[in-house]
Amino acid sequence: MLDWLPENVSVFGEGVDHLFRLIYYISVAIFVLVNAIYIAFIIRYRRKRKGEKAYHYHGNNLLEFSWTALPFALFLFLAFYSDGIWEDIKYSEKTPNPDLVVEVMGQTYLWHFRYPGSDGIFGRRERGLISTTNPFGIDPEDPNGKDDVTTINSMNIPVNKTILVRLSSMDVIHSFFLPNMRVKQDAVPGQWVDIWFNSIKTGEYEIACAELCGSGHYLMRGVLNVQSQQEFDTWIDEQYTTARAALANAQETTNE
Ligand SMILES: [Cu+2]
Repeated sequence: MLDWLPENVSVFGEGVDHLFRLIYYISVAIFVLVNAIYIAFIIRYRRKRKGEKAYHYHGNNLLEFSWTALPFALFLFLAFYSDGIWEDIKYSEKTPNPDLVVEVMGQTYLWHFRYPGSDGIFGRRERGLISTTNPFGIDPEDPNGKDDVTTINSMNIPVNKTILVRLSSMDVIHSFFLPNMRVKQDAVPGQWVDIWFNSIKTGEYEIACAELCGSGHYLMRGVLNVQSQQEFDTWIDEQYTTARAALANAQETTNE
């Protein structure tokens, strides 16, 4: 049942789907119960004779106590029950050691991705340097940043590896949504938030924005390419080569 959910290829997807189903079925049960009572009351207590008056009364402590206490107990149960699954995904002390760190920057209506260059080190970045031509605010003075690799609307990652995403936004609030990875996290301007995931299957998956961010919100989507380690290494090497060539080109121009 509920196989209309997007294909789950995330290591922690089962837990998320389990919670989703549980809450869904509780909601359906309450919906059916409330409406069944509603319809029964309409029929049972409909006006039978002309001039008959409805029965009025004020307050019922037992009734009011129950409809407050029951939802309270239900929410308390859901809070404690979901915490075990939640803590594996969201608590920073439970985050596995990342195999790859990627920075992600939201911009109306694009996703920018940044990988450290062949030196494995991200160049220093500064908020004040952020612009549409330098979405991460990479400091041009820092040599570590010169070979950093950036892409737009396309993110490549190796399969079966822990990917740590460092997420932010340069304008309004966006939400980084990877449906197949069961990942959804707000991208907040002025803040860097870490999230992680691990894909158990190669393929092309959707990257979406899950926060209405403006008239072009629907355009804000990209592709997540989950590749074998070998394919990913080839891809990132190509990116390094391109970045180095662009760098050499720029230096030549300045020397002339
Ligand atoms: Cu957006």
